[in-house]
This record gives sequence, C-alpha cells and structure tokens, in this order.
Amino acid sequence: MAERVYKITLLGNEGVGKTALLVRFLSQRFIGEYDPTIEDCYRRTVKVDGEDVTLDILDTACRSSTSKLKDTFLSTGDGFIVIYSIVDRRSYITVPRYKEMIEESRDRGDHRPLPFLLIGNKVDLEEHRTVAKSEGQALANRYEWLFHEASAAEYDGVDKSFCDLIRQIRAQRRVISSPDFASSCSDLDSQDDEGASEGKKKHKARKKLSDSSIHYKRKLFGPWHHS
Ligand SMILES: Nc1nc2c(ncn2[C@@H]2O[C@H](COP(=O)(O)OP(=O)(O)O)[C@@H](O)[C@H]2O)c(=O)[nH]1
Ligand SMILES: [Mg+2]
Repeated sequence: MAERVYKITLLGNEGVGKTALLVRFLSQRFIGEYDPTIEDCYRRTVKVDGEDVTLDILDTACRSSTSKLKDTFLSTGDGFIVIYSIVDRRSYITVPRYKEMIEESRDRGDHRPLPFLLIGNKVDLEEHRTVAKSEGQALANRYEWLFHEASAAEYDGVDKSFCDLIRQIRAQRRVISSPDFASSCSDLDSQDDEGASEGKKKHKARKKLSDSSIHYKRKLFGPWHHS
C-alpha cells in the first residue's frame, strides 16, 4: 500500500514569499512579515480530491544554509516547490540553481522522476512585474515541471498550486506501486540481453515513469509548447 506521508520542500531566494505561501495554504492567513532566517517543518493532514494525505512541508531559509533536516528533505523528499517572485528577476534567474542543488542531493541509484512545481509569486504586484508569465511557463516546460502564478497576499492560486503537486506525487506513487508498472519493469528485464547494462534498464524504467508523469500533466493542463 502506498505511503501516505508526502515530504515537500519549499525553495527559492529570500523574500520571494515561501513562508507567506505556506502560511496561506495551512491557515488561510496572510500576516505580512515572517522571520526570513527561520527554517521550519510543518506536518498537516489535508484532503485532496476526497482523500486524506499527510504532508511534511519544509520551509527553507536561505539557499546556502545547511541542516540535517534540509539534507534529508532534499535527498529523500517526494516533491519540490521552487518559488520566484514575478517582481524580482534575480529570483527567477536563480531557479536552475535549486534544481541542481536537489539533483546533487539525490541518490544516484534513485531513478524516479521527481514531481516539481514552479511558482511565480506576488502576481498582485502586476504593475511591477519583471518576469513575464511566458518566461515562467517556458522554464517549467523545459524542465517538465508544473507551473502556476500565485499571490500569497491575495490568496490567489495558492491551494491550486499545492493540490496539483500533491496530485502529481499521488499519481506517480500509483504508477510505481501498480502491478502493471512492476510487470512492465520485469518485462524490460527479461527482454534485455544478458549483456544489457543495469544503467540501460534503469533508463528504460525511468523513461516509462517520466512518460506517465507527462501524460498526467497533459491530462491536467492539455498539451503544452516546449521552449
Ligand atoms: N505583495 C505581496 N507580497 C508578498 C507576497 N508574498 C509574500 N510577500 C511579502 O514578501 C516578503 C517576504 O515574504 P516571506 O514569506 O517572508 O518570503 P521568504 O523569505 O521566501 O519566506 C514579506 O514582506 C511578505 O509580506 C505576495 O503574494 N504579494
Ligand atoms: Mg521564509
């Protein structure tokens, strides 16, 4: 049976609104100022599509900070939310660094495609926008991540963002634990020549999972354009 605790990590430059988005999602409130140096983990059970799911969510502080908790979430987490602010171009340009940071933390033998969500926050500040929505979408398309713009201040797109990520984690777990997936992996094993490398087999299994994730995203949002 699939494990129902999902470990989710929020990443992004200081000031983009990580804490504000999380507080909105967990309490529906927007307080305004949050201590930027605090890294904290929150456990909450929420219902998504009628099914309970327990979330452990890590709200990270700054990119360079290290902690055992952060290491654990990066190396074994189930889903990641990278946030930039649409009024802070630098925070958008830094997004690939977070992707690298996570990839470097993962076990090389772990070939599961990871559910990622990119959020462009602070859409209420439209008149100060320096990152076009199409730029956020293009980056997400390139990485095959989910993408939403949101506003913690105006409670816009917040629940939808978190719920989409939860749905994707759930969908991937179902694929992994399905007998169909298990048997297709063993088919791959038996089809492979004696001499086929372990790496090649894993690549095929990974591709199959990745295809299922793309299929899922298409179901949610329809076909999208690659940049
Ligand atoms: N206008 C606006 N301000 C926001 C929004 N989200 C966060 N902020 C503000 O941006 C600042 C940094 O937010 P915070 O959540 O502490 O950012 P973090 O460092 O990424 O955790 C605070 O002053 C928040 O009030 C938003 O959606 N719109
Ligand atoms: Mg914070």
